[in-house]
Amino acid sequence: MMLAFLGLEYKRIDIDLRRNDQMNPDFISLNRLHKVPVLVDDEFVIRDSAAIMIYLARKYGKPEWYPVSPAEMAEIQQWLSFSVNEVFNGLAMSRAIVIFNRDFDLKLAHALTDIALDLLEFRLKDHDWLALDRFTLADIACYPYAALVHEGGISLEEFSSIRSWFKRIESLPRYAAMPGLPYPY
Ligand SMILES: N[C@@H](CCC(=O)N[C@@H](CS)C(=O)NCC(=O)O)C(=O)O
Repeated sequence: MMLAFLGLEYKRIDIDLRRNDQMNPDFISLNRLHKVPVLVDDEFVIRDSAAIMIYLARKYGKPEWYPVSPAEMAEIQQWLSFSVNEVFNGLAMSRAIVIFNRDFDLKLAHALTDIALDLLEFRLKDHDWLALDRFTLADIACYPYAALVHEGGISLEEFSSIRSWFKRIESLPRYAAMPGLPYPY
């Protein structure tokens, strides 16, 4: 999604987690933690979606999506941390348990989902974007797992501000759909 937003040409190599492709030695040589995504840019190899997005934004023409002023960077960073804590362990895990049969505590995933949705709705009730009142990496980091949450059987019926935020993101130039996205209203 980030590569598409930047209008960059890239080659995508799918790693099928259901077949454990991430355990192949070729993939392990790129990321010993055997997790997607991994970016290879010439000789440079980097794992972790937040690190990849920061690299791409700052290298390929969107430094304002991750600015370096201390307060602005910190404001975005708090959402990147939220995306790997409450969003990943709540929204993403609630879905992974259902569709990938992941062995994870569903009660804990649902409790974290409630916390994540509450914060997103609270912020988006009177702001268009998660950080800085403009589109930044904070939005790209949180959007996909939030907009896929219905696949884990969670309804966003009550969360109209979150659903409006999805629409704003999905209307941006070069927005790229992924399997399950855009959000089915
Ligand atoms: N915070 C990391 C999470 C990476 C992650 O956990 N990826 C999962 C899929 S969403 C994965 O590849 N799991 C395979 C495995 O752990 O073997 C990121 O955003 O890059």
